[in-house]
Amino acid sequence: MNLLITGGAGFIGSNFVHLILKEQSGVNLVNVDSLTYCGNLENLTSIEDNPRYSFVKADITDNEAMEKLFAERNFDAVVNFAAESHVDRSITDPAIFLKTNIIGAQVLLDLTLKYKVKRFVQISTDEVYGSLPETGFFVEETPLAPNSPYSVSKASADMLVSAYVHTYDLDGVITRCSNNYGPYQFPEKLIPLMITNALEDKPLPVYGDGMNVRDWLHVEDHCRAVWAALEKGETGEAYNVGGSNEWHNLALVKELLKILEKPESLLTFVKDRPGHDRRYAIDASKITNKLGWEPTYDFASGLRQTVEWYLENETWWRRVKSGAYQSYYKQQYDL
Ligand code: NAD
Ligand code: TDX
Repeated sequence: MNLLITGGAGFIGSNFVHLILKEQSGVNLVNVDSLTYCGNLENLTSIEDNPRYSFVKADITDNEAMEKLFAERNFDAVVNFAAESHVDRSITDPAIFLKTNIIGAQVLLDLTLKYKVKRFVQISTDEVYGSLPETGFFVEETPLAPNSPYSVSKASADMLVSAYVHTYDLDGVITRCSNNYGPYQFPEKLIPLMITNALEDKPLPVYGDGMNVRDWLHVEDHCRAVWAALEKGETGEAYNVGGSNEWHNLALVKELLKILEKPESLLTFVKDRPGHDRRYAIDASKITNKLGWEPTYDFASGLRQTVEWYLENETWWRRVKSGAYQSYYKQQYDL
């Protein structure tokens, strides 16, 4: 299988590249990524010379560059991870979210049809469903009710995929996952920000009252769900993915401090995120029943392992925090 993945230098995309090269010997991967601030080729150094892998630096909204790629290679499937992914940034600068997350998806969808690529997988998020009260779960039939510019852009892309399935017979599937944690996550997101700040003895900024709830899943389990959707998903269907693992933010940050043996005095309550969704919780029974997917990590050991990864990979996160990682592409590819 010749697989095009977009956004493979980011957190989830790079974990997907590692997993697929390790476990699916029949797959050749092309990773197209424009290397925004979140794209980091240092996530992929251990596999960059693998003959089944190649990297192309290009923007998914650039129709000409994308068409060249589709015309030159005979892709069997596209998995679209590429996105602007941070809710806080979407609140201060929505425009790039609409461009990458909606127009980028449209460019890829058109080329998927034109070049008769067999399958398109859109990596979406539970945030498209909006916010839950203290009870209840998101199911695939829950109406889309996104609240932030980020989640609106993701919901728009989902609706485009559905429209292309309905109108043009595109073979498309959508996955909607809860919050991921694990190696290579950019330290602007809650878990790596808190781990690395604690290691630097810096304040840990908890938004509002810290009682917002997120449902955490190990990134490798998300990647396995994406592979299941790619291989076995039914055309036109969306699949929720989650770990049945709800945590209040404050409890989670305290747990991290405990693992790191750092004092709770580092906790700092700061101004809340505008429009902050209160609770997300996924009912993942459809993907379990229909595609046989189940999480393999339990959270206690997954979280401990993740903390250990950041401890062992201090150079990686220090180069991200200092901005030094951005010179790696120039050294390796831009000679
Ligand atoms: P990330 O921000 O770490 O990575 C995004 C990648 O996309 C980066 O490598 C970036 O350079 C690339 N990119 C951005 N704009 C691009 C463009 N115009 N052209 C080409 N490449 C571009 O994000 P992530 O956390 O790995 O998320 C990946 C996908 O999963 C996103 O679609 C996100 O919405 C979705 N998702 C994330 C989570 C989570 O918890 N992180 C949960 C559910 C769904
Ligand atoms: O400094 C912080 N303090 C804080 O209290 C940060 C960065 C976050 N938070 C809170 C906000 C959220 O309630 O922690 C929770 C998690 O925040 P993020 O890591 O920013 O994730 P979230 O907004 O939930 O969105 C994530 O999950 C769904 C990803 O970033 C999205 O890409 C994905 O779609």
